[in-house]
Amino acid sequence: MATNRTFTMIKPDAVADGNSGAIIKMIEEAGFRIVAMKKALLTQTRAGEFYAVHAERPFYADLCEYMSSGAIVPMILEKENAVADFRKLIGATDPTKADEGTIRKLFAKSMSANAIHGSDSDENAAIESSFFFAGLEQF
Ligand code: YYY
Ligand code: MG
Repeated sequence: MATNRTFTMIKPDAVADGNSGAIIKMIEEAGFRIVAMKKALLTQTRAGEFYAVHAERPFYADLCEYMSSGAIVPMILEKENAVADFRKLIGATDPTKADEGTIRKLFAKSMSANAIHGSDSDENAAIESSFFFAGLEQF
């Protein structure tokens, strides 16, 4: 069953560059309501747990190092058809392939430093949300 919620995090490159505000503005203007939000720092171990599904991929070590290199801004978002619509708003993983007007087209620096995460299914949105949020801060 669709939950109408998705999970996102603004990644270290975008936070460090001062792009959090511009990205949050795009998210809200696209019709997403922020249910929960905070600033956090992942250790390499916690980054590895978050991306455990990619553990066997060649980019995994670099991904864990990058994702723990600076602050991130995790959020739970709500909107009808949230998971699919948010994937459209962020654009392709590889920013050179991202559509014009997407968050990654505007803010990503490279395939790894690609500005933002978006859950790929309702199931993963729920798992990823509970990775960062206990539930009490969700409005
Ligand atoms: O869901 P999405 O973030 O668009 O891509 P994934 O295939 O789930 O990969 C997660 C993350 O890993 C991606 O955002 C950047 C990084 N990555 C990479 O550095 N090199 C790749 N060839 C594929 C993914
Ligand atoms: Mg993914």
